[in-house]
Amino acid sequence: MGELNGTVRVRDGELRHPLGKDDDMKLYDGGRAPNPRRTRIFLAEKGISLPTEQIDLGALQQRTPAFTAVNPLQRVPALVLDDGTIITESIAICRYFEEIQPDPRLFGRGAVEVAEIEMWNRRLELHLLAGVSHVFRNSHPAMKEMEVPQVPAWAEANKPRIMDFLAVLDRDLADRPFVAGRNYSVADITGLVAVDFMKPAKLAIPDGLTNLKRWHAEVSARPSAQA
Ligand SMILES: N[C@@H](CCC(=O)N[C@@H](CS)C(=O)NCC(=O)O)C(=O)O
Repeated sequence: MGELNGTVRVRDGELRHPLGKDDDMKLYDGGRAPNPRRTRIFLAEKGISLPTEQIDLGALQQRTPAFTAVNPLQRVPALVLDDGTIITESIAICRYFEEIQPDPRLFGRGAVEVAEIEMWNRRLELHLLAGVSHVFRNSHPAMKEMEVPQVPAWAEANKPRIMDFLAVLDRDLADRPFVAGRNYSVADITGLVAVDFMKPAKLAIPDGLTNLKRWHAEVSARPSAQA
């Protein structure tokens, strides 16, 4: 057994739970921030509940030594398993629970569906969620301590890219109920969280994108959307 970052215990070469005092699985959550919300919606769809601890991002609690020991990247969500294994990255956490409890399938079934869900989830992460996040982080006054330096020109540069992608997404949704096809999936969760994050970023879905609006109303009506 050794020490890493002063607090994380290492046993048999693995990262261990730095807090040590309880061995229960725990999710480090982050209020209204979009990535922790992805994980919460996913868990709600699966009907899974587990102990959570809120990390106050506004108070920069993610940068404390205690949380940095959990995730050196200082981001939420983070999942600590009973054996002390730490999993970060919202989609990695979702994949863990998909394996633990496969139903309902949210990463798809069969080669084609799994690939289409992966494709759309990646597209939504890279072309929408990341773009909206750049706008929010580089333009909102509340983010000036978290995003250093804020680059307002980068916020502006992302706006037309987001609108171009929304038009592509709208066309995709013309002939399918959900983003990746017939079934609700993790791609819908990423899409919902990204579209909802447009509001604090002061962005709106253009009026003409009626397929996108129909989809957004439907996924927002699911109980999991309240998570
Ligand atoms: N790719 C990561 C992104 C995690 C992330 O950026 N989390 C944000 C909240 S949505 C965060 O913790 N931000 C804290 C900071 O920027 O200091 C994931 O999917 O979990």
